[in-house]
Amino acid sequence: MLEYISPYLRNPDRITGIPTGRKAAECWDLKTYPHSIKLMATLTTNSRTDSKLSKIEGIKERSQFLREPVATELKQDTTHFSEDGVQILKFHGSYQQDNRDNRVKGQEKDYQMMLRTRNPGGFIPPQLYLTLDRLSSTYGNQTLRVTTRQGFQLHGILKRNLKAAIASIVRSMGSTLGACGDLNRNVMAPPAPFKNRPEYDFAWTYANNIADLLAPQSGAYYEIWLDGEKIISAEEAPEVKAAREHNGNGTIVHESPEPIYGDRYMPRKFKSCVTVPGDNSVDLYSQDLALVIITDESGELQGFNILAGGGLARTHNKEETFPRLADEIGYVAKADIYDAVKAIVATQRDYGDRVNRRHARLKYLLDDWGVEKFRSTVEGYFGKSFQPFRALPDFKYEDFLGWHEQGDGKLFLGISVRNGRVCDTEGWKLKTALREITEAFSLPMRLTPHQNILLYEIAPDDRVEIDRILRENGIKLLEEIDPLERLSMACPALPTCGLAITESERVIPDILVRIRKLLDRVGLPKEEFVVRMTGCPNGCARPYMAELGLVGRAPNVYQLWLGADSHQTRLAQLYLDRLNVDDLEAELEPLLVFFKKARHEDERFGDFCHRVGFEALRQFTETYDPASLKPKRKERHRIRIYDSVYERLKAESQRLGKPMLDLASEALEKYLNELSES
Ligand code: SRM
Ligand code: SF4
Repeated sequence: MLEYISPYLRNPDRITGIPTGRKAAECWDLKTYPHSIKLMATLTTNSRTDSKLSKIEGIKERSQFLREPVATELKQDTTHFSEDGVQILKFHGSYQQDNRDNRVKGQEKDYQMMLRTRNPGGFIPPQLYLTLDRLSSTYGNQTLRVTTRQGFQLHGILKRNLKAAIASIVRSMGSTLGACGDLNRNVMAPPAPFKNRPEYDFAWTYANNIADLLAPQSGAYYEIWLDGEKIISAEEAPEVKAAREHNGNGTIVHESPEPIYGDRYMPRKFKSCVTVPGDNSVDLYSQDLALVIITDESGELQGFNILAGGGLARTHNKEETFPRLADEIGYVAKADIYDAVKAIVATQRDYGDRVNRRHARLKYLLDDWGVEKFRSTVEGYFGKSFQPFRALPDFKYEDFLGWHEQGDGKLFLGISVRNGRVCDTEGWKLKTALREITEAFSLPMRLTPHQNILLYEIAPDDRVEIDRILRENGIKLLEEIDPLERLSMACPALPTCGLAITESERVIPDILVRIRKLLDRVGLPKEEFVVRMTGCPNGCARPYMAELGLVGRAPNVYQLWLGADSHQTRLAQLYLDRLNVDDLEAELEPLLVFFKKARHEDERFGDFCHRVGFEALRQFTETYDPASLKPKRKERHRIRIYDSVYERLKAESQRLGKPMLDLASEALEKYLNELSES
């Protein structure tokens, strides 16, 4: 019996390529539609009933393509949205949250909305930045936060101000559409604005185009937030429009307002990036879909290497959930890239688990099927075979902070933002500084995937004044920032994140200071490594790709993950399940002492842990004597003297300000010398 089939297969005439009006039975003609038959067979064996679909599938399906109940509830004079409203609101780029510091038993929660921007490649034009800065002051909690996927978040917006805030963002060439929800999220790309390296420009272009290709099409966004006024920040490329409409082999949902997604959108969030060979500023192995630009010797775009199936989130005590690195799928020529992307999206759309949301990400499809089956299923939708993956240089992580030439005579400046939080605090007024710089020089910015900001298109003559503004507002020069801080990331966690088990952003500054002191104590004062921290196992600050990852386990208790590399090409492993934050030094000290003793020249902490293995780390820790680090006390000799002599010695020591040890030694030496001379 056919128990569960994807919504697209239940109505086969909705699959493009099968002419409407034909009966389903005819449509399953093997010769004409072999791919559909293959899909049908696989899904039949999956045997899932509609009634088992996750609740959110129904909410999406009933939403009239992202309209309800948000449109109705927005007009109501309430402080918050219903449960269904909250789910659909996400697709519009907003999460309903409450300030968890203000929870009082028996009282209504302190509801507030978080807004997230969708800006491929982290691009923020100056007018949008100034709008976000203003909105965070008028409606938000006075801060802006650069996210780990190159977006900005505003926290603390009341429901009644949400419409005005979103409308302002859209009118300033920004968008929040699709920043959250079960669809393609903000597309990442390397933030470095190199003008003399064409591959970087291609990465930006294709990040934009993939974002446009996979953007929701229903029109609900403009109806709800702009009363139907359609403001388009930039015309989408004609080839993107054509590609969206192009039939493919089942990639399109026929006659749907959402030709790529259909009415249930994706089974889960879908994350993608476009990067250039060697540049891993985007953490490419952690993405559902990663495209790597391939150019020829003259810098002409030839095609793309494609990786798929990365993802990090886990759930504690559920071994079936795990972080996973993306696999190499193959290479496609540039003319085929949109069809290839659509084919991967369609595969996840139709085969992704819509019953168990914990198993719904693309990484589980790859893990369950293996690369071969995944590739051949995608090829069915693609209508072509992938070419072999092209050889690539090693991927490296670079943060691009500090001053650089951008390759056309102008400069760019990378500013380190502590946990991405743009705010004004005592002695550190980054929010003021960025506003002053943007107002004075109208500079575009690129947000980095590591919660930092690059300002670019800077005329060399403006450098002195920009430095002055930063200095005046207490922003440290790059060399003054501890590399531990520069490389670290923490997610927001408490008080805004509803899923946080424990603190992250608010405690990481102290944690880093403690690690630095420990490094000094064990004799590694110059050492640096990548520390990432999250308040729960969802992994928003990608702790499973860090040399030292701290993952919220219980209040004040973290898992310790070790062994990833500094370029984020290898996963960390769980070393310790419960580390009480008070025991941080006690747990890390033996590891760092072992590292100091047994490292290879220039070996990094992450590589060391990986090379020696956790068994060796544990063995060393078990036999480690913390006293070995304490300075050895000098040997002391004891002699007994008469009480009367002791009292005189003590009095003389005090009078002369000389230690008794010195005085007694000098006196005895003199006496003994006289004896030996006599
Ligand atoms: Fe995340 C949910 C913050 C990047 C995995 N994430 C959340 C929510 C919205 C909590 C919620 O659902 O109620 C957090 C809002 C906190 C707050 O107060 O603002 C939140 N995630 C963030 C950000 C802001 C962290 C940051 O420090 O910047 C990042 C926003 C990126 C963006 O602009 O889109 C952010 N989240 C990530 C990443 C990293 C990445 O994408 O590179 C991951 C791990 C990678 C991955 O997806 O596998 C991540 N966030 C999650 C998950 C687990 C997803 C899963 O597959 O199970 C959740 C929970 C969920 O979706 O159910 C989540
Ligand atoms: Fe919240 Fe967990 Fe993400 Fe941190 S990792 S922001 S605690 S969901």
